[in-house]
Amino acid sequence: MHSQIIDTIKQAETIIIHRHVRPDPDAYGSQLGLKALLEQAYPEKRILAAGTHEPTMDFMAGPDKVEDTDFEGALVIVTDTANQERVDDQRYKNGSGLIKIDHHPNDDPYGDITLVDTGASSASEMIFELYTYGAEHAGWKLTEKAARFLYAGIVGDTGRFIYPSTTQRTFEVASELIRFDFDREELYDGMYEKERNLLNLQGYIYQEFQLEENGAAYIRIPSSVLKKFNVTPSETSLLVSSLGDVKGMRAWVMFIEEETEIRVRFRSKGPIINTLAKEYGGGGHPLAAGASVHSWDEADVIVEKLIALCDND
Ligand SMILES: [Mn+2]
Repeated sequence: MHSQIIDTIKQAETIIIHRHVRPDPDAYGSQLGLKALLEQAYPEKRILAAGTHEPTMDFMAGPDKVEDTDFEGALVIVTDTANQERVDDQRYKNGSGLIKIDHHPNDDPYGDITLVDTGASSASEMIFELYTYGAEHAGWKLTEKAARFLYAGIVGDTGRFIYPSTTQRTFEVASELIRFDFDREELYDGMYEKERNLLNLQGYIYQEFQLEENGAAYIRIPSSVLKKFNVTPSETSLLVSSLGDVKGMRAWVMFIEEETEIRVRFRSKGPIINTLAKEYGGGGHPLAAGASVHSWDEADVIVEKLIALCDND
């Protein structure tokens, strides 16, 4: 599979790399890490990173301006994105070839070539494996820039190396990446420093969440609360994992009221919750998933189902 991907890359003159909407460090890390690797290996090719600009990710880098005409004859590579609806910039279909590189369950195996490894900690770790193959067979070289992106992606998706997805291989890859002397502290500040208003909302969440005896927990964040703390719905994604620190916690759900829907974010320390997310048109990993509903009544039903899930686990 790696050789097939590299052969396809070699044949393309323009390569456009996409990632998912609401990007996290792994979306950026895998996308921009691959871009940096390709720029180093193939300076004669045009390598573009697509997607909407996300200001909170400026510490990593920004996307490129991609014109409609750029897609003519281009090879498109999508990283870290399980299903096609979540691809940021739906023009990804307009290329002449499509490759999917991802570590989520392969429910939507789009692309002419699909490289999925659910055992990888992150898409960034998968890009490192591609680089390893490229280094051996196609003269690819790791640069400081690429190493910084891939490292950020791995740190982000492993929750700083604490999630169960972290393997011995993950640490080996990380140890290769930190041979480069990019500023790790600056990177961590970009990833983990939070505005005070967001931390105030985190305090509210810790005050108000409900925890059942069986370890199921939930918190509703209506738009009035978001307004009070001056936090946007998308910023709340930075707070979802915080409930994992609560003793006795097994699986939790956070409801965030947006303009036209209620965003549902699930996390778990054991019970499989992406099945529940899928019931509501969402998806994700077995222990980290999301969906959307349109009423608080639906949210209440989800709470009941989550409690039942924890009962049966
Ligand atoms: Mn990822």
